[in-house]
Amino acid sequence: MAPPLLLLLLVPLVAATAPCAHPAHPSQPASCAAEPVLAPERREAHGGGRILDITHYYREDMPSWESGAGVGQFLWLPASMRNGSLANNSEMRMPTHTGTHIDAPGHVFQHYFDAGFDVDTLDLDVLNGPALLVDVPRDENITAKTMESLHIPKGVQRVLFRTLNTDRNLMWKKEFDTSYVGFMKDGAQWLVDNTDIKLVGIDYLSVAAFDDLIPSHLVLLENRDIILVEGLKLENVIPGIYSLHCLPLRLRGAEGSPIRCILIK
Ligand SMILES: *[C@@H]1O[C@H](CO)[C@@H](O)[C@H](O)[C@H]1NC(C)=O
Ligand SMILES: *[C@@H]1O[C@H](CO)[C@@H](O)[C@H](O)[C@H]1NC(C)=O
Ligand SMILES: CC(=O)N[C@H]1CO[C@H](CO)[C@@H](O)[C@@H]1O
Repeated sequence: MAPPLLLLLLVPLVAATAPCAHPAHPSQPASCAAEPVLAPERREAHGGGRILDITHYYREDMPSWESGAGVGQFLWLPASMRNGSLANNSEMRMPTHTGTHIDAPGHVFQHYFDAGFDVDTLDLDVLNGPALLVDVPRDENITAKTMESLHIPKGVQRVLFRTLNTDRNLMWKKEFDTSYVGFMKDGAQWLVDNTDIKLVGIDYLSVAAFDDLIPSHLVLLENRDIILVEGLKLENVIPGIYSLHCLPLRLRGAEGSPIRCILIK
C-alpha cells in the first residue's frame, strides 16, 4: 500500500516545483518529466571526506537549555519575493548558547563580563590548530580519575571529548536532558593542573556536568586561557589527531556565540 500512496503525494509536489510547470511553457510535459528537481546538496563531509563538519545545523527541534520544547522558531522571512520584495531577507533570533556554540569568560564571571571578555576577545590561534578527538569511558562523567585514565600527552592543546552523549544522540533530541555527561569539578581542576589543554570541546550543550554546572565552568574559565566549545557533532569521526578550525561570530558584548567548527584530516 505504501508506495502508491507515496507516489500520489509526490506527483503534485514535483509538478509544482519543476520548471516546466511555469505557465509560459505549458506544452512539453514529456521533456519536463526528465528535468531534475532543483535541490541543493546537503553534506556532513566535504572534499571527498577530508573535511568533516562537526557543527550541528540549527533546527527548531534541537535541544535548548532546561527546556522541553526545543529551540523553537528562530528564523523568519519578513521580506520575501513571494510577497513582492526584490529579494528574500530572513531574520533570526536565538540564545547565543544555542546548538554548537562557544563560551567566553564573561559567561560565569560578572567581573570578566563587565571588563569586556566577550566572544570577540577569544584567541583564533587557540580556536584553530591540531586537535585530538578522544573517547571518554561511557560509564562515568569526566572526573579527575577519568582525565588521568585518558593519558592525554603533554603539549596537546585542543581536545574534543566524545562521550555517552553522542551514543545517546542527545543533540538530536528536543527535550533537554540533565543526565548528559560533562566535567565534574575535580575533572576540570585536573585538566587545568596537569595538561596543556586550551580548548575543550564536548558533544552536548555544556562542558560541565549538570550536577557541577557552575563549579566546573568556574575552574575552566577562571584563568581566561581555556576556550569551551559545546554542542559539537562528533558522531562518525574516528578518534585521532585532526586540524580543527572553529570560528565564532564577532559578537561584541556577548559571552556566547554560535560557532562553525570543522575538522580537516
Ligand atoms: C507575506 O506578507 C504577509 C503580510 O505582510 C505576511 O503575513 C506573510 O507572513 C508574508 N509571507 C512571507 C512568506 O513572507
Ligand atoms: C553524569 O552526571 C549526571 C548529573 O550531572 C548524571 O545524571 C549522569 O547519570 C552521569 N552520567 C554517568 C555516565 O555517570
Ligand atoms: C532563495 C530563497 O530563499 N527563496 C525564498 C524566497 O522566499 C520565498 C517565500 O516567499 C521562499 O519560498 C523561497 O524559498
